[in-house]
Amino acid sequence: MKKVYFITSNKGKLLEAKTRLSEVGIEVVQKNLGYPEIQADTLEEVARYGVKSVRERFNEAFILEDAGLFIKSLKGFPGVYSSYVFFTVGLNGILKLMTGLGSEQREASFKSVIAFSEPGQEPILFIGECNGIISNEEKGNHGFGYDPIFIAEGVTKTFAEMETNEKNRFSHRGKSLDLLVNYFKKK
Ligand code: ITT
Repeated sequence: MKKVYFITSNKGKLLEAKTRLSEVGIEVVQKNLGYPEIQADTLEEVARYGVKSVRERFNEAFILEDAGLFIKSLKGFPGVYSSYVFFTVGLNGILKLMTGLGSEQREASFKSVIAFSEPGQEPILFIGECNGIISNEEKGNHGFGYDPIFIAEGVTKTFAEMETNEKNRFSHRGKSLDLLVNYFKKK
């Protein structure tokens, strides 16, 4: 594998995938084709449906990803609605919902489901998760989305305070990308 398309509109995701895959000599090319994100209970269902839709229109090897933030004390909210919640109530809305909660009630996890598809083969999913906590305030200006309020287990700074390759060492997407890289290496 020399080149893989990434069907995404999200520049932050793209940079993280480019950074990781360039380490093994694979070029990631953005293709902003768009696909329906169905209302479903899981990221896996959203990713599988997206793959089906893209395959009907695009005949090359590609990845797409559905990701989300799951906050334990909010019963997994925003989860599959992460993108919508980010653009509506935003980071401030999440912090407000969690006012007064102590650190054990601020547990959260990020999850990434990457789907890889190539013509003539069944699509494959690669899943990465990262546990952490929601911080008390926004910090940092790297990354995207909820990065300024998420602190991964084992570190003290937010994802937004990390450079891309450092975030990749801890993040959900870093893990799903590692699995994808291992798959490509074995191929
Ligand atoms: P696509 O075009 O790839 O679908 P998107 O931004 O709509 O881009 P998702 O549907 O997967 O992506 O939405 C996931 C949302 O969850 C995303 O918009 C962020 O708000 C949040 N998110 C996912 N991964 C994140 C990360 O690594 N850091 C911060 N926020 C993240």
